[in-house]
Amino acid sequence: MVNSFAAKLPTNGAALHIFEMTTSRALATRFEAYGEWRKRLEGCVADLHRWLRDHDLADAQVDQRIDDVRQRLQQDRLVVTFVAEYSRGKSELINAIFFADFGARLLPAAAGRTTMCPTELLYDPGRPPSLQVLPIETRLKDETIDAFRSFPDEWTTFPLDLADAAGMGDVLARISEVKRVPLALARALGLEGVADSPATERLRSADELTDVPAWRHAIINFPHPLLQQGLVILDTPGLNAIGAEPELTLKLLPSAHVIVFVLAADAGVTRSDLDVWLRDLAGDDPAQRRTRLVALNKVDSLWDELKPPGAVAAEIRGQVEAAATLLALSPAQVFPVSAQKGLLAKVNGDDALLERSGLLALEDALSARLIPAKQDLVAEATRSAVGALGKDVCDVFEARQKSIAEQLADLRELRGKNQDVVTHMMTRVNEDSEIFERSAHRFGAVRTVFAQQTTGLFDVISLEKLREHAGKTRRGIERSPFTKGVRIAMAEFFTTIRRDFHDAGRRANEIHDMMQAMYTRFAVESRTTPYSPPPFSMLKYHKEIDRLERAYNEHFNTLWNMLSKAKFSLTQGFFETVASRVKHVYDVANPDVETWLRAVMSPLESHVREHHLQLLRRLESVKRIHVATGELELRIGELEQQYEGFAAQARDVNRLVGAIDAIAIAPGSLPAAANG
Ligand SMILES: Nc1nc2c(ncn2[C@@H]2O[C@H](COP(=O)(O)OP(=O)(O)OP(=O)(O)O)[C@@H](O)[C@H]2O)c(=O)[nH]1
Ligand SMILES: [Mg+2]
Repeated sequence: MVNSFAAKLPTNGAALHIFEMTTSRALATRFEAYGEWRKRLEGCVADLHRWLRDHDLADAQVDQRIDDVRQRLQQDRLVVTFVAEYSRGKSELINAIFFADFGARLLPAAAGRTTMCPTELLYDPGRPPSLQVLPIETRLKDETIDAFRSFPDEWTTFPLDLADAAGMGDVLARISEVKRVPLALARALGLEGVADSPATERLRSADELTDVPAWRHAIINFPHPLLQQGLVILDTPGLNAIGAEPELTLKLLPSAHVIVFVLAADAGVTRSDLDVWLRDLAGDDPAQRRTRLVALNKVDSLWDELKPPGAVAAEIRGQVEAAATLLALSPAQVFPVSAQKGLLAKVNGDDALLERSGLLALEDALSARLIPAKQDLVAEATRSAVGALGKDVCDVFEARQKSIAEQLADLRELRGKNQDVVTHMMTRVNEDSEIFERSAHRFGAVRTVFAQQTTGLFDVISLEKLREHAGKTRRGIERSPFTKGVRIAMAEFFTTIRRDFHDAGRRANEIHDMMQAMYTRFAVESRTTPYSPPPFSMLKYHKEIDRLERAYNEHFNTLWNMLSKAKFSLTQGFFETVASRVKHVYDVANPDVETWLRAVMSPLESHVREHHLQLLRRLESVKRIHVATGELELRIGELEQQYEGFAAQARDVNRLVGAIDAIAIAPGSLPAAANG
């Protein structure tokens, strides 16, 4: 099957250019527009950064904030996952939608079980094109696929030579590899029966050997234009493997932006299709349900040249409606397609067949769901980060202007006054300086307390703490590897983690209250408007922990019923997956807290610094007048100019931030062709 690949590919190394040849479709157009949009947004963020640097307003903290925004824009990824019972045509559909421009079948697609392990298609420009596969034996180690990602030596890597089509086909065929192992090993791997075909089942009773997938996970690094723009496609194997690799259900499926569920028209909705749908995909959350698409594939099996076209169409419609009813969806969410004919049509440039294959309608629905949802998230994140930065910068200008206004008031009052008044002003500045000295001193003390409190806060949500909890749970499971023992250990695990996050929330509140008081006091003393530090909410993490516990409970039951033997190794593996998902919560929470702490502390630092500068300027200006009262008018003129200068700078910043806003929220940010 894969070898047909070789025959159709150009062998002159120009493989990549042929992407451009076929018609530009909604998906490609929308994607390109999305990529463009991100680039424009990034360009504007860079403009703002340059401006801030040119005006000496970019300290390390500002650089960091801008960097965060830019990194988010650059690393932004969109994940489309294909899920179905085996042989429904997932791989063929991926070939037809994304890789037809390649002129042939990229992923192996054949009768029977073909894709043997979850396969990610992505592009990482930092590495050469390759197929990386993780050996199935890694399941014996208590580590998740995610953890293995950072250890390239655990993976077997096969380079993909883009100019050698035949070689590339052979390499990718490895995704379907199985290996024959003793039954005992298959059990230890928790994979008994996963790759079995009826033939091997007969064989097993004879010599106790069985087939298991050779690989646990595959990553294809491939410079396809859509992948270069940040699209990640996940092809999954059929039902059994989904149950056997908990990471798939706990991590890969929830993190997909869109999931395409594939049915086959010749099979209809079978019992096992329905199982997959209900267990892993249906979900109760309506927002999540909108990210599901159903492809009713292989409709060409209903095409019957002897029937009038109307009758065939009616039959397809009937199938779509029946499928929609069973899955409790609207028929509009079910797309009748023929992946095979769609692929063929694209390869041969046969527009009539392509239209008939239904592929374009599915692609359109896919891009309509995929991009806008993600775009909204990115736009919102960028706007709020840039907006906050702009506001902080404008606050500085405002403070400077306020100080200038005060000096101007003093100086204008001075016009025509005598030396006594100048002396009086000196005294006032000096008094203000003393007040400042005292509040600066207090600020130092608050900093010390702040440092202690933040250390305490980080301690409770540290990875070290999580490791302790996980170790304890692991020991609990080892001591009592039966349903009850595992349940108790896991329940305790979640309880402890929740308690820690509550504790962290309490500590964050304390920090917030202390800083709030400090800001209020400082504002009174420096006669400025008080700043309200933002509070920190732990809700998001609690929700995620709840979700994980719910998912864990559901899957634990399924798993427990599915496998009566080899429970122990599976339970362990399962726990490692849960633990790694929980670790992810910590990984997110820690930098979040760090950012928040910066947001709470750094305005105070800059207010204090600013206030100090203002005092120095006032002192300077009074001193100068003291020396030569003749300079008065000159000085007033200077100050008026400075005041205008800051106003102009604030307008500049607002303009730059406004430009970013305009791109982020522009409804026309996707071209008309792609909006249709
Ligand atoms: N007639 C017809 N056959 C199709 C169509 N799509 C896929 N097939 C065939 O169905 C078989 C299974 O297709 P795959 O793409 O390997 O299915 P899969 O869902 O990826 O299966 P696994 O990888 O085993 O989980 C292959 O022989 C395909 O050629 C279609 O639209 N029409
Ligand atoms: Mg497949």
